[in-house]
Amino acid sequence: MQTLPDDFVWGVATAAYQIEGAPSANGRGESIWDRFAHTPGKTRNGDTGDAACEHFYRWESDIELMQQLGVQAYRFSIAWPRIFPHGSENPNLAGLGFYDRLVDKLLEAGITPSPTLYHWDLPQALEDDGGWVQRRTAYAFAHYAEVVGERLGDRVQQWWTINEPWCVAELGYFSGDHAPGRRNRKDALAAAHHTLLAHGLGMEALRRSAPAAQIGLVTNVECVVPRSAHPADIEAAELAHQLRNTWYVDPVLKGEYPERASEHYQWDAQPVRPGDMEIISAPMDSLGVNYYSRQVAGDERVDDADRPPPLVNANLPRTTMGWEIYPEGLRDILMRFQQDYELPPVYVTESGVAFADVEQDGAIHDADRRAYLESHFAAAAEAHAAGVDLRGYFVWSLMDNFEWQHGYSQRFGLVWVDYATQERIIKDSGYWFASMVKSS
Ligand code: IFM
Repeated sequence: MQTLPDDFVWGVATAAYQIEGAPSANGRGESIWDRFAHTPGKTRNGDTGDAACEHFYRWESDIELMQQLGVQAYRFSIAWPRIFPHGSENPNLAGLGFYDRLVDKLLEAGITPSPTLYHWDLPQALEDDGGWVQRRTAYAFAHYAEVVGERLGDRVQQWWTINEPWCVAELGYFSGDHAPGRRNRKDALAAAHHTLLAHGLGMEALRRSAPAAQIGLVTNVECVVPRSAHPADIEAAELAHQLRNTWYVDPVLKGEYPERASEHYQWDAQPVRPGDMEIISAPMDSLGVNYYSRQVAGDERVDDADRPPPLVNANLPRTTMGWEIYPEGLRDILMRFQQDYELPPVYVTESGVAFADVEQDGAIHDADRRAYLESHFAAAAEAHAAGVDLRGYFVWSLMDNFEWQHGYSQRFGLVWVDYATQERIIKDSGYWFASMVKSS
């Protein structure tokens, strides 16, 4: 196996709504996920993040768990509605205080804090005012970023603006599977543009309030492979790559939206105002890539009889999310980005897996997760050896948590959580991760 450099950073990742619970503690306001999860029929079993992992109360012992896992950096998200409970009034100092203490304790534990400002929990008040479809939400985000930067910027250096703009726009405003559950293509395109604008404006704001900040955007990517070598399948794969990946990366690294995808959407670019693309493409210090699986794309109009033999194995093992396990896709997508862009330093900001873990006498023997992680770490090392400036890798996730519309049915953690008692148990994969980090 290729090796990664000695200063490579090994971390774990979480997000506020998925772990914190305590939805009204210290004046926190309602977020779109509180509203959505409490709407009948939106999440599996009606699960909500009301309790989640109670991390808001257990954060100190959770940091001790991270120490046991040998974690060097912790990517967590800040809950916007803890800081601006109703969207845009004076900041809630008690909300800021929680993250202040978290950062101090992480540093004391020798763990680098790596916060994300937006991991999907928009204050409901801002959604009531139009949400990401409205340009003003991007400016509200910049204000929020500035306030958080003022408070934490003396100690935090690595920052992420927005997590997975594809999910914000596509799942939140087109498929409606995520909060706020809207279903409109035009709104989704506006939401995509405004989250990217929020990234750019937020970066400007953070640079003002936290001058030492290293800032990046986190995108979720899929490695798109064509079903066959038929030209129509290859063309379909290129379009799918643009829709899924480059729609969110071209604007930040090239200052433009990809052409083929714009044509496909018949997009009039109405939300794009003069100067926006310069704001969005201002140099950033790092790119975060979240990788879970591949996408096989083909042109449905091609008759199977005319199709050359498949290029891909259609029988890959799947996770409990139904996602195909395809580690080489991580290497391939990183190498494609390396070829297509002038890349800043790259981090895998999420990668991990949900399996049907079983707790047996206080242990979780998840050899499948360990194998998954090993194969993906190896793929990352191959990309690094091929020239990608890959600096770190955050495993999703520190612990089992609220998996959005799937509720608590999916377990992604290195640590098992018993939701009835909040007991945590380090899984075998977690012990393996700790020994891997130790010997790296
Ligand atoms: O749990 C999510 C996370 O919030 C964003 N990225 C993908 C993970 C697994 O679905």
